[in-house]
Amino acid sequence: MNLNRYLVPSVLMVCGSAYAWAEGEPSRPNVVLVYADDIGYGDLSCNGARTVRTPNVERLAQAGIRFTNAHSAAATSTPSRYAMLTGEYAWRRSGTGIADGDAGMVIRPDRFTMADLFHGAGYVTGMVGKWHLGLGEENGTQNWNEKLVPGIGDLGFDYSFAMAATGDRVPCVFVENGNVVNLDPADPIEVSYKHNFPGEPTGRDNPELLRMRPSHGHDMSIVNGISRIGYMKGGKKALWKDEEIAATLVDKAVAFIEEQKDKPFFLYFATQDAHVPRVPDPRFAGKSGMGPRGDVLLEFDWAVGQILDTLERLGLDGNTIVVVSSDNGPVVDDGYQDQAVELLGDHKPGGIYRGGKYSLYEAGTRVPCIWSWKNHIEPGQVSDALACQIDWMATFAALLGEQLPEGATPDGCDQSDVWLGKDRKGRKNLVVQNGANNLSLIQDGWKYIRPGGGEPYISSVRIETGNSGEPQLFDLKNDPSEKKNLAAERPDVLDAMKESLEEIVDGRYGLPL
Ligand code: NG6
Ligand code: CA
Repeated sequence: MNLNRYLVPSVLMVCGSAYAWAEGEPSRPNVVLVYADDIGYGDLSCNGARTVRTPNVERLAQAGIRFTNAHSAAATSTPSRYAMLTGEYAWRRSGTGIADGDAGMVIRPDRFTMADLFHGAGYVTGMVGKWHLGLGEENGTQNWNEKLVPGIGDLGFDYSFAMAATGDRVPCVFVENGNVVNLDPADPIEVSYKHNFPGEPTGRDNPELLRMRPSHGHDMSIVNGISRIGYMKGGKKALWKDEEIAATLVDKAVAFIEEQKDKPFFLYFATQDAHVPRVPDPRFAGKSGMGPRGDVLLEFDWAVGQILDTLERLGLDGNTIVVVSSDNGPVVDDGYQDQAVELLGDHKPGGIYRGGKYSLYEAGTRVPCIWSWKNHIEPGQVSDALACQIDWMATFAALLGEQLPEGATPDGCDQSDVWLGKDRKGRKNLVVQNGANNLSLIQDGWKYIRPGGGEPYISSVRIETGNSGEPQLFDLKNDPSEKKNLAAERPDVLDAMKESLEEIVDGRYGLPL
């Protein structure tokens, strides 16, 4: 591997020691990373939900370690995924906000990624599911009827079966190794985020054609009776069927595991559940009593069960690290009239935490997180260590005994003791960002939210964002629901937090994390 390819200017991090293998242990565990979309801390029964049961995630939690203070690096998808796959805070890079369906590659091919790490360590690497990090050279210029270059394969993945962006963004097709699946050359695909194509119906002009109506936005091209963000034309045979997305992705993930069972493999399995539009498979429709949002939580749990069953059936469960987490916190109404609000009842998607998706309050990034690894992680543990997905790449590098190229994962650190349950303290600090690109710092049990612009409350999604022109300071240990702003009462803590955050933003922070 030519390491120079990966040189990026950044702070060189020197962190913890490599994992010490017991004698005779296989040194190449498989890794399956199940990454949910918009599933909140309180959405899963392992985290205390009583309104919905998610037994397969519970089974994984019982087999491994469940984190109660683990965070995504951002409160929306693209920056969270960027940070998770590169180990760099997304707010350091422009162009890492929520990507359109015709965005060019957000991670440039010369960037070292988690997939590069596994690939370089001799693993077969696969990505199945929601991508949302752009495809092709630049925004809006893709030809969807040809191989999309650069693509996921240029970031270290040997195999990919992806939704380009989100379920609610066109093009509504799967892209396998850069090519749209089931594309009929006689019916080419056209995509635009600027204008509609003449004669094509939209949700705005033709609501009579819709089976699920938008509540806000989502009123452009209609696919399967659901209007989306963006315009597309053609590709009729290639269009996904929303109720089949979960099963299709599970089939691809299971097939990947079956095909690679004799080699070490890394699978990044990113589900569409529970993002909008929520259209469950008929097996789950109506089963939760909470409408489609609850139903797709059951569907997500089923998907996790399918992965665990496959690993057991193939005898791989003993040598596979399974991780389950989510890209950001929950949202109830994210743009469709799907009864999520009306049927929510007592369910608390964010648990006791304030805010939700798009927010700097805890529910924005404090997400479900479980790690399991037989014989290495003692079963049934619960850890309240401050942890973040941004450390996964450096942690896997340490577990594999792999050297990372200089400049890789500038904000991530080997936290293997945390993820394996031996350290209950975790990171010294963590910076997370919200939908308005404002930042907060979590350190020593305190949360500081830096003043910034943007709405304090997004009424369409009914979420408090944390945006404020005034500094906010919360004592997370004694006030985990962030009810009382202590900025005026504790200027000492406020000043220290401010200084720490600015140091991190400037790249002058001390080590170790
Ligand atoms: C927002 C969409 C929302 C969702 C989000 C991205 C509107 C009105 N809202 O702009 O529905 O798609 O982007 O979600 O269009 S994420 O989980 O992929 O970040
Ligand atoms: Ca998301």
